[in-house]
Amino acid sequence: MPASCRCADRTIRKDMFARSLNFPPQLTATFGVAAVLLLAITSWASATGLTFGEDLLRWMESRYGSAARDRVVALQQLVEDGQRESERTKLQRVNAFFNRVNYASDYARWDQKDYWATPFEVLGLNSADCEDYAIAKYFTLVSMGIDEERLRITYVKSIELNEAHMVLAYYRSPAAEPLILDNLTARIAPAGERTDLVPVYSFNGADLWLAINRVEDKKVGDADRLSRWRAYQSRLMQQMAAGQ
Ligand SMILES: [Ca+2]
Repeated sequence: MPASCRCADRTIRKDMFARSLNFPPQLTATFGVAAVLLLAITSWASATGLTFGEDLLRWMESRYGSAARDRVVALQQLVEDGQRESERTKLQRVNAFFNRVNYASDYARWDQKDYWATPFEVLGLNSADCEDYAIAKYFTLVSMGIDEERLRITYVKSIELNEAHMVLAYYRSPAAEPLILDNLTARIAPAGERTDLVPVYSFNGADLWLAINRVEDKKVGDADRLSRWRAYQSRLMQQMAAGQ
């Protein structure tokens, strides 16, 4: 019996695993967005060799225990080894790595309806729910060199569980059928085979930063989602700073 996963429910759209946030392509290459996203990615894995420093490892051990340190070291090894692997192998290894983390609902772990745990919190507590798995896989795969444009963190409705759920979708090309990385199954299946999932909407880091910029211009935005992403980034930065 797979662990259930209650995520924030959303209005279902018709764009089945499509890219629901379609910003003008030229905006994705702006320096500001690229710089901020690079900061987000490199805030938890350094740009030089994708290694975690000893200070960060000590902080993880002092905060969460020696097993947490071992999990971070294992992730570091996974990222380093993955530089030489195919993208399909990267997907398989990262999916398997994070699916070993124990499932716990946000109510049980955080006493909150919806809490986006950072990869440090996931590995520190060895605990996650659906969006925590999906976001940790997203960050790890980008760190391993996969173009973020190929990755979409995707809210879905699980028909079997009759619950909102979150997965990570990988698009080999913009028009390709995505592969679905899901904490409920070890198998990475094409979206067409996941008839148990109904897509709701998807996003990646660039989308959210662009959306934040637009909100600041008072144009558009999903305030709830953006506030969660901002809070997530803030905690990630604080945790990274704590390890220095
Ligand atoms: Ca969570």
